[in-house]
Amino acid sequence: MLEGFTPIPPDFAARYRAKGYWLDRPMGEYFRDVFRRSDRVAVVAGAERVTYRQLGERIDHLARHLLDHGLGPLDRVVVQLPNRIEFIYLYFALLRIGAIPVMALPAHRKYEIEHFIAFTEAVGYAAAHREGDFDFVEMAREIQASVPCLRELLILGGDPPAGCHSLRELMKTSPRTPASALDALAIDPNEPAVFQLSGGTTGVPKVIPRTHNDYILNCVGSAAQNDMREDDSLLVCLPIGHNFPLASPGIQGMFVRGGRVVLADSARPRDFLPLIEKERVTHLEFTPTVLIRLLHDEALGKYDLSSVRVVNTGGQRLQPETSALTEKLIPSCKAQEIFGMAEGLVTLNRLDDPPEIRYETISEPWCPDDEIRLLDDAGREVPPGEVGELAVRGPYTLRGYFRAPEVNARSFTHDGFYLTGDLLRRHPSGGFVVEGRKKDLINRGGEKISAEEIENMLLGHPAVRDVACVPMPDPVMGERTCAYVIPESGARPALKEIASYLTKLGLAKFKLPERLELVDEFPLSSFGKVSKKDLADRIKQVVAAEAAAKG
Ligand code: AMP
Ligand code: DBH
Repeated sequence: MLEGFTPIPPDFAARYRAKGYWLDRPMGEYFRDVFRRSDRVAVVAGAERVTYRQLGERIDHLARHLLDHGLGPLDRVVVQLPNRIEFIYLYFALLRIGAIPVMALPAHRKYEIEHFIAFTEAVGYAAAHREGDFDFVEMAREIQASVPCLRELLILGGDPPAGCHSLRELMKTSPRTPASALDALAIDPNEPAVFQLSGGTTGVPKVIPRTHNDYILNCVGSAAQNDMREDDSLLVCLPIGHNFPLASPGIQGMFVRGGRVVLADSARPRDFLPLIEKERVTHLEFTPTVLIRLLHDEALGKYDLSSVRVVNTGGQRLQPETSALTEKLIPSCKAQEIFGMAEGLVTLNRLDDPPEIRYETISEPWCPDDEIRLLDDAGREVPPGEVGELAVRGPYTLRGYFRAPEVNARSFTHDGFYLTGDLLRRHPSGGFVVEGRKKDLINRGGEKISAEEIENMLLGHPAVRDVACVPMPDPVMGERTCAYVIPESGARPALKEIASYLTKLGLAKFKLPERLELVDEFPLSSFGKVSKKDLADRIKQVVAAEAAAKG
């Protein structure tokens, strides 16, 4: 077993196998068979239409190149590619050779990427050459200087400098390793197949191991709840590497069902609306933020969306009003909320439930062996109907973050339930209602930002004596980050200055505080800790008063 990985204990594993949840097949081999069985179109990416069979052949071709370069089972490769066809080639090629893709987001910058590479001891990194005026190759070179394990740079687009591999060149040139080498690799389906990243509540994002067995179940199970069919097509406009568009059900789910994946490189309605019309898209996967933007975009009425059957949202709570408006403006569709986490558990609303239940609840898990408990602060189950912290154990939920014994001691019960930090209540219909959360993070349009991570960085700023970051309500993003700062005496730091300080440290832009409040002291909780609840209430009132004043 990979050192630092916590497997599911053997007695549970035996049960999950016996019940058929775990197939005991490596993901690469499983998807090899999925790709081989059809000549229908699997992916539409720009002008390209790639069939299942072609996809499988190209993945194997790239996988052989990866073997040529000395990559193999359990090697980690940080993947930070945009929503292009090469993402799909590389992701499945890594799975094919049992290497572990570490799913970074395009928005991450040096601070995050360097950490992922160093922490997972990645030997490879894949990125676009440039994005706007940002040069990822230059960043990778800087990281290589301080993290020597990073050996292979796989670059998309541009003209990669010497020492980097061009993904497009690799697709064109013949690999040396014979095709037969692929099926001869020894890949254990109980090992991690993919490393997901948790937005997390600790200083740095945590690494989530997903095994071959559990990640296949994750997509097969959620695709079945999502009514995906062979003639369907899924639009992917969120960053594909995220657990939701990747596997819940996402592209993996759509491939298992034999339908088409339509890639969009932007989550702006004007960019993806023409694709929905042209490709007769049936399934959309959005965050509530992207959906709200779409519903209020005047371009909405200009396109024929009558093919759309299911509009999924996840990452943040979907308000019942937004579900109702979605079904009014796109009358062919049903809004289906997904409540999920990169750590495992994913629930999808039942499409045949009446609207009042679909709008209010997140339903209940589709897998009978997802064990759910709602716990009070002392770890006891709350009485039915009361709010408690969601704890979950099951065949596709992790038993430990990678190489994080201290975090794991806090994040799991002694009997292996993952403590999610989400506060839920059971609904009389049997489903659950999300009531809030305990964890110290800001949920900005579905992207989780660890308050502690930003606070630790800001404490290094010379004008900052103390800082507490809290969520500030926002009608579109759900939440944005507000930094409450106690300045050093005489200092009056400005928001712009704080933001440029964090940017220079290499922090991703979406994590920058969007409001700064200077204060003399923090409200304290009864045990003398900063009361973030009071600070969050305070900024909520300020924002509400400002909105009322504007009318
Ligand atoms: P992560 O652990 O970074 O993958 O983020 C997962 C978290 O996102 C969950 O634990 C929830 O806090 C939040 N989340 C995801 N989907 C929903 C949803 N539909 N409603 C409310 N919160 C959600
Ligand atoms: O927010 C998430 O992490 C998420 C949302 C919807 C997720 O992991 C998922 C569905 O599987």
